Amino acid sequence: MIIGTAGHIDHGKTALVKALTGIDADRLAEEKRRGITIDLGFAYTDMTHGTLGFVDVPGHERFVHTMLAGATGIDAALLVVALNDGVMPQTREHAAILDLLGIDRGIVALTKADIAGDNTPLVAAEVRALLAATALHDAAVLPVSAVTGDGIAALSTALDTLGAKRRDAGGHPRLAVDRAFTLAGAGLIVTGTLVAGRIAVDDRLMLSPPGLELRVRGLHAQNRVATTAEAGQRVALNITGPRLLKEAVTRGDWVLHPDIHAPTASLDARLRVLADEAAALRADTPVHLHLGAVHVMARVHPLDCDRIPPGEDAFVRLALDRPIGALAGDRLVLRDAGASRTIGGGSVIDPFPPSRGRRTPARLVQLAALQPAATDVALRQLLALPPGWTDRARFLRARNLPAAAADGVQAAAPAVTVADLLLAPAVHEAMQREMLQVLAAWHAGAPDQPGLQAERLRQQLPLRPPASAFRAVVEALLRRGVVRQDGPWLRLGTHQIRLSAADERLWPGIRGHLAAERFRPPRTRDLAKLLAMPEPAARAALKRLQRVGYLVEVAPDHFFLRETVAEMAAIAAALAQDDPSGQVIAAAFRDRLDNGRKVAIQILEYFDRAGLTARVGDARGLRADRLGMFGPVAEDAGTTAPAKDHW
Ligand SMILES: Nc1nc2c(ncn2[C@@H]2O[C@H](COP(=O)(O)OP(=O)(O)OP(=O)(O)O)[C@@H](O)[C@H]2O)c(=O)[nH]1
Ligand SMILES: [Mg+2]
Repeated sequence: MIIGTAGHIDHGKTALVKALTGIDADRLAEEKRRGITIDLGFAYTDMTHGTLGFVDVPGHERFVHTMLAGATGIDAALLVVALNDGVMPQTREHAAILDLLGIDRGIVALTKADIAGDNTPLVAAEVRALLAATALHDAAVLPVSAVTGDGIAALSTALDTLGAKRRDAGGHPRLAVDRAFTLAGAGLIVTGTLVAGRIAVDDRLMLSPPGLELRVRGLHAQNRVATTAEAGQRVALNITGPRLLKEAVTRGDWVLHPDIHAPTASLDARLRVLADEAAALRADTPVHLHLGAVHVMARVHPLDCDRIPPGEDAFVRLALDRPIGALAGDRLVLRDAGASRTIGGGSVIDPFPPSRGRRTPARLVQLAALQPAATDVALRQLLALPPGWTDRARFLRARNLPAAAADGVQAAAPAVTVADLLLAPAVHEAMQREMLQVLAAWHAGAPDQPGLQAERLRQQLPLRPPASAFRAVVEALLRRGVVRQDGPWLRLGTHQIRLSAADERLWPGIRGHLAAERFRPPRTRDLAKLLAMPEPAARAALKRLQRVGYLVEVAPDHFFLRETVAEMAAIAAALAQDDPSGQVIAAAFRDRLDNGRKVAIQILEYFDRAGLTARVGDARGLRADRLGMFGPVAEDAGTTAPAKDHW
């Protein structure tokens, strides 16, 4: 468990940590000289329930940002109030910050009991009033003296029984760096609280936002050499990486799993303005944003109101001066631009918000849906809203959900994965149903058409699914045979193309003429003469017959029977298999079909366009997996053998 001190300057925080642990957390020469804490100090002591770690923070009003960097990773607070002084400005500010950070366990130590006479009831009442409206309202209030040792044992026992905060042990590891230094013989060390996941020696992690890869050479957890560290522990990592120097590491960086390395300069959050603020928080107010151990300048844009009155909550967009690491649920605190007071705070709802439409009603209900801490509940509520899906990778990253943990959340929500999306099961079903309905309606209106092209089908679906999910749903329907694909056309498996009566009468004649010399069929003009039809009418009929899948226009005005094209594709494949190069050689193809060089080349070029073959220098590679694209080869194929046989 990690306990953080809090309280006004000189109230005895560092002296109390020393009385509890024997360790002087003020390690800087300047701290000793001035008698104040400047930077975070750390101390540990072994108790019956394990090691207690202390983060000792400065009370000076100029160092509240340092207090914030220390308080972010703690489980419980040790709020220190000197009995001879009572509640002072940083007592108030630190108490407000602890509340904004969601710290709900802690103890109030009334220090300097040895010199304060009988102030205790008065100061205790003052403290009670201060904490009444905060998460620490139930905190025990204990008088102590670091000088005489009175009350220290009781305080120590009380701290030991507070218990650690629940942490996200199943998430990817995330450590908020609060210190970086080099150690002779070891190299670069970073320290901080592991807020999620576990880290083991040899793990490959990343310094974020810089995006530098690193390896964990060694680690200490709660001040002890260890091979693994777990969420909730204070950790020191000895790290190494190709481009990793001490200068590259700043307080506020994260050491984390590469999957959650996603620096962001824009956050949607729920924000509460402190009740004792003098005025409402207006749009575009510049602020200091503190999150994890980082602070950055930002501007606040209320989303569901124009200004946020003191004591009220609102959704806000925070526009940051530079990208930081932040995930959903991270607590944040805002201070005024001059860094003289704390304004409010809250938690991140969406660390990767859309740039457009941030104040639309649709977006606001999404934010409300995403607010619950339980990921499965947030997901269920989000998917219950239009459009009924969300980007899976982004959702999992925002919530620090590794793939292994995602299954459980999806089962609980429930949600299904379709391509790159998470979908409500009902929406997934509706998507399939809509496809079948739109296809059925299309077939009813156009019985002589082969179906709908994929993109046109997608655009006619009321749900308008993104292309990736649409494709995935179509493929599932194709696998089940409910939908079939003919070239570019999608149709219901049950749909039979019907020709008009006139075309039905024309077809046997055309078929006969094209089959007579099937590898060298007559072109449109010659066919028109054979049929005694005007050429434009013949051309139009041939196009209609192509649409129903009977014919293929291999070259302009040169139509082949569909099954002949399938047969020629099979011939090309057989030639490729027999050729030592494994490729289709144009000359061999022409000799086999005996239809003249020009036509043979036109057919091969058609195969290139269709994606069956691909030019490789003078030869062609063939994609055997696409052989079926022209449908089956007719059963009588080959019975009318080509005139010359070269085999
Ligand atoms: N008599 C008495 N003096 C104390 C006690 N605790 C602290 N002091 C004195 O109060 C002064 C301030 O103590 P610190 O522990 O440095 O105070 P702090 O809260 O850590 O101060 P900052 O870190 O600068 O905010 C020192 O001179 C301490 O010796 C106590 O219980 N009794
Ligand atoms: Mg101190």
